[in-house]
Amino acid sequence: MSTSPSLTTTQESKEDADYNKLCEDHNHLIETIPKRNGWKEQHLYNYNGFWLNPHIIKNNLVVHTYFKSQSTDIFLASFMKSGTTWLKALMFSTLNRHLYSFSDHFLLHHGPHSTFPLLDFETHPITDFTQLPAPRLFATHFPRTLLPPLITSCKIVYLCREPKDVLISKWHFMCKLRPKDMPPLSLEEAFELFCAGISDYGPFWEHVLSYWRASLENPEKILFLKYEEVKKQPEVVVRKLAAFMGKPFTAEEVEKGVVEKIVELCSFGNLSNLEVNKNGVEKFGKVAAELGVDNRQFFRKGETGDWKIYLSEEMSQRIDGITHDKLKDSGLIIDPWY
Ligand code: PAP
Repeated sequence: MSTSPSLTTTQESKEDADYNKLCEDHNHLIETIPKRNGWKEQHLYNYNGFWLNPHIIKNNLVVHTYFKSQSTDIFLASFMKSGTTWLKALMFSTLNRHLYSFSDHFLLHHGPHSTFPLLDFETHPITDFTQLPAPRLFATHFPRTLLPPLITSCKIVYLCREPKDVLISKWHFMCKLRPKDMPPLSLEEAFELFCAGISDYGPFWEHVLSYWRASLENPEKILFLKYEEVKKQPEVVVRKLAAFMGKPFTAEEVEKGVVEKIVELCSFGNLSNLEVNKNGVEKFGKVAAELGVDNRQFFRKGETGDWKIYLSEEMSQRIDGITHDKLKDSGLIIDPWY
C-alpha cells in the first residue's frame, strides 16, 4: 500500500515544524543560560547543571526528541577521557567475538570509535539505527540526568577514572583540538576551570555520582567500572562485561584463552601501534569534515598516575579535597588502585 502524497506532505511539515521548534528552543536556551570560558570552544553553557558546548546541547535535544531506544540496547557511559576508547574496543570485541577471528579482526583495521556510535554527535535528521542487530551498543558522555528516561532503563556500563588523570588527559586532548585562533589553554587555567566543574560534561564529580547512585539502586542495570580496575585486572573486567551483556564466556572459550586474546587485542600497546590508529582519522557524526579527529589523539600514554608529572602538591591536594567533599557520603572511593 503506498502512502498518499498528501499524508506524506503533512508528516513532513509536522517534522519540519517540530525541528524548527527544537531550534527555537535551543536558540532561546543559549541566550539565557549561564556561560563560561570553554576549553576548545569559545564558551561552555550550563545546561541543567552540566557544562556543554552549544552543539552538544542541541544534539541532546535531538536525542531526546528523535532517538528511539530499545529495551535490549546497551550503553557505555563515561566522562570524557576516562577510557572510552578502550572500553569500546573491549565491549565490542567481547559481544561480537563470534563474528571475527583474532587474526583478521575489525579492530585491526578500524579505530575503536568506529565500533559503535557516540549518541552525543547525533544531529537532525537522526541516523536510522533500526537495522542494527540487538543488542545494539551506543556510547555517550551525557550524565545520567541528561539521558532520555527510556535510555535510563537500559543496561549501562559506566566507566570512571581518577579525576587528576582525567584532567591531565583532557587538557592534552583539548589543547590538540583547540582552534589555532584561540589563545593557548594553560594548565593553570584548565585546572581552575576543572576544579570549578567547568569542562565539557562537567562537573566531573556530579557526572560520576549521577551513575554511581543509580548503580547502587540497580546493580543489574548499571555496571560501574573504574579505569584503574581495568588496568589492574583486565581479564576479570572482560568476564564481568561478557556476563553483564548477557554473553558469559563458556568453559571452552575460557580454556581456549579467548578472554586473554580480547585483552591483548584491546591493549594500549597493540591498538596504539596499528596503522589505523597511528594515521587514521575518526569521523564523528554526519558533519564529517567538522568532526574529524586523528585516531592517535585517543592514545596518549594510557597510564595511571600520569598527573604526578604535571600537578604541584598544592594542586593535587586541592582536587583530592574536592573529591573527598563531593563523594564523602556516597560510598564511592575513586582511587584505591595504585
Ligand atoms: P574520549 O573521551 O575522547 O573518548 P577516552 O578514550 O575516554 O577519550 O580517554 C582517552 C584516554 O584513554 C587516554 O588517556 P591518557 O591521556 O592519560 O593517556 C588514552 O591514552 C587512554 N587509552 C586509550 N586506549 C587505551 C587502552 N587500550 N588502554 C589504556 N588506556 C587507553
